[in-house]
Amino acid sequence: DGPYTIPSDLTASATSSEKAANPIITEVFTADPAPMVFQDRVYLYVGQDDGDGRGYHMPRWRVYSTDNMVEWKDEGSPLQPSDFSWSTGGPTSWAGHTIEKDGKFYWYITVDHRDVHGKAIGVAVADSPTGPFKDARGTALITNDMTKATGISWDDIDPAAFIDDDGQAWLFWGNQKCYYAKLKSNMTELDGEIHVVPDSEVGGRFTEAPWVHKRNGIYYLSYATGFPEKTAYSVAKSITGPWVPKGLVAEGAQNSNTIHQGIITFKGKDYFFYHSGMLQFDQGAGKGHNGGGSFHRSVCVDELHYNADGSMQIVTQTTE
Ligand code: FUB
Repeated sequence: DGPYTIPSDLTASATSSEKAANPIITEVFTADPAPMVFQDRVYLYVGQDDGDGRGYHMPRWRVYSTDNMVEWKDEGSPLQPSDFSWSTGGPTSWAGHTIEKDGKFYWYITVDHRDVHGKAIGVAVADSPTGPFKDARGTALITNDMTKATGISWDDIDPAAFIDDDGQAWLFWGNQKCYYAKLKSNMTELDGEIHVVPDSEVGGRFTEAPWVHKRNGIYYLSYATGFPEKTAYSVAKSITGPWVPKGLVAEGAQNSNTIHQGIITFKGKDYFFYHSGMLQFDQGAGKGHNGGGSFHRSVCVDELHYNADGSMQIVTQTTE
């Protein structure tokens, strides 16, 4: 592990746009980027796509970091499904999101539950953004029997945490329905009821991957819409809505049915992380299917631009 250098032919263009060429990770297939800014660094939490390329088989989560958006340091794999004793431990490290509170780092993740049919959300905790992480509860935070707005067993996925200016933490998640709930100040328990964002407030077609951020007093809820997915967003004056759909912020990602975005501001610029299927990568003999695609994804980042009225422009997905 350690910083790796972007080849010199790519460094020139990367420096001019103040970010690395896409995809930004090229040694392994990575998906579901969740960037977090902490003390002048960006920490990037991802799942690793692996296996035979015929499903979302993801054996572990990985962390990368940077202080310049060009050189990404591989921080290793400090968390995997088997770290949650109540999960199947299988290759199900679906999307997660890490957030800092009072010097501790809470990594909300998705796995398959061992006893309750379906996907479940857990939370790991660490004293450093790169771990070591350990299961913060010893039990799932959210299981499929707690949410009944859909008839599917995979609606408890894609957790996204948000701490408001008043210190109140919230968790958003979901597939087909966008769920949300308050978190207690310990960040490891829900506080009160689970709510559902009305379909009409998420453009009528919420697929998955909610992400909440706040800018100039406006709350933004971005999410994957349709399938193959694009990224849409809604805005509100309150974290509890009502949310007003504003259309797309990203068209579909190249060569991937999913796109899964994460949005941050870092050193005065706004960035849109997502994954595409455009990395061609040879996993080696006997390691299964090679080449990029919907089950062999790769994390990308591009600049995000806002209009004067606070609306977000459609992101230009670059390959340089
Ligand atoms: O990576 C597995 C699943 O695919 C994620 O949970 C979804 O957001 C989609 O990217």
